Amino acid sequence: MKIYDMAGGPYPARVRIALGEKNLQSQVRFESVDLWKGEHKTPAFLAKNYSGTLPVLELADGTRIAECTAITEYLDALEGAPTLTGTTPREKGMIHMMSKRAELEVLDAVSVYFHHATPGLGPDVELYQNAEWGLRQRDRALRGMHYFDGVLKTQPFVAGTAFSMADITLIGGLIFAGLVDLPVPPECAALQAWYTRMQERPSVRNRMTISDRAA
Ligand code: GTS
Repeated sequence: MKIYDMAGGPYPARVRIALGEKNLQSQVRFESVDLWKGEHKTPAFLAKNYSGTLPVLELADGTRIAECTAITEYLDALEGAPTLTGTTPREKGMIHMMSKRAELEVLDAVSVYFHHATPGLGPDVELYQNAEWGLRQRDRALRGMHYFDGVLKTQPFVAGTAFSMADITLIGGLIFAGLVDLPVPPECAALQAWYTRMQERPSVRNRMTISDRAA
């Protein structure tokens, strides 16, 4: 398997963490796409992923899967513990809902803030910016952090009692928030304590150093 990504990116981090959790690192090799140079918006890359985003998983038969959630679901369906997307119908439903919520309310919101209300990837790549929309999404992300703080006051993981894709999505959100100087508000102690615990997981700690290996 091949993964197009950029090592430090928050969305790529989600797939790298999933690979680490499933111990599948040895089965992938990475091809770096430079977002700062706009390589993800070239016709050649858009032919690989219509949305022009990273990461993209390419299978041996040429099939390409974009979207972190879809890639994680694919990887989870391969062999290997733990299960990241749930086993029972209830678990699957809860994990999908909480992961989507972490995207909408934190990760994607921070991303919109970055692309619209900061210089983002620079003038050659950010061809349309709407600062007001970006700032609204920054506020949404901060509200989202308060929401997840409330969730994590009552349970150890985002979707309940076990680590899952929903945790990975929220980790991606807080990685992005850290990069754009949007720290967890000090009053969100449960969220911060959870994040500190998450950063101790080997899959999270080692996500940048997964090296290219033969696929
Ligand atoms: N919904 C997509 C997913 O879940 O995969 C979003 C992917 C995404 O936005 N990826 C970022 C990207 O390609 C990568 S990174 O910023 O986290 O490194 N951004 C470039 C752009 O122009 O939006």
